[in-house]
Amino acid sequence: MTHEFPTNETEPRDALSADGWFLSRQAVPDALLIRLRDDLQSIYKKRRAIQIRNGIGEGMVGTCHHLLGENSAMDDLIKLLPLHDEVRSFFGSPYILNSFGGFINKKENAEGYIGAIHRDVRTFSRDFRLMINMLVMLDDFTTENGATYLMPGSQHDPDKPTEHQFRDAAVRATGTAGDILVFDSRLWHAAGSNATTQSRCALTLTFTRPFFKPQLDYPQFLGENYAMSLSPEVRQVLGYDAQVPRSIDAFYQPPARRAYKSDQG
Ligand SMILES: O=C(O)CCC(=O)C(=O)O
Repeated sequence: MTHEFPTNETEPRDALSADGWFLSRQAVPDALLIRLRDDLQSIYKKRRAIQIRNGIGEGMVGTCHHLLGENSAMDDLIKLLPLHDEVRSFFGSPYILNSFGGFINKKENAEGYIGAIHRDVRTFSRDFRLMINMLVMLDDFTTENGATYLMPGSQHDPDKPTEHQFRDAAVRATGTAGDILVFDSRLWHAAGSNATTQSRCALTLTFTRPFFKPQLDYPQFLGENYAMSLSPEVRQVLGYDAQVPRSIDAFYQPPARRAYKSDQG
């Protein structure tokens, strides 16, 4: 049985505690949405070539990772800090980017790992929140084209549900291009399979507390020149204030120049 996606009218904070997600409607400006869609396709080609070259292409069709730093709409999206207040309130403290990926869900890519029941944070931290997901819908999400399955309240369950338990309880995250689905990363979820001839694209971002290691060392990867164009808030969200010092000299610095700033928790 599949349940309709309930329109979530509760406060994001309460919805994240109860069901484990909230949907923010039309959170991405239209002009940016069009560019994000195009740029996902071109960055995907580059990332896919590396997956294949390194022999890990199988099961990853349609997925791509670490989309920043290509001078594209992805960089413009992160600079907007979508739903910054809501994410900050989820942690009750500063947070940083853990990953910025994308998924092109097509009929022919049904076998990927994203379609399996999973949660995105491997350590189950009970009531202590470590990570939050942000799924940016670049196309409308429908039950036919693979709207994400979410199991309500399952962020509180330490164990993976059976296929039967999951499919019985799950709702489908239907929505419109430009909506952003935010969910607790402990929530058990799965991409749906796409039965249509059109692709269903999404950006998949995760954020954590600053002391949690990101999937890629973004400050190192993007570099100091990149940071010069950023506001202090975006710089902080990209992890520039939560770096591990790389030398004794870098360790012994006045507060303003420390690699790991004292306000990062
Ligand atoms: O694309 C989807 O529907 C789900 C994405 C997902 O599973 C994830 O970001 O972990």
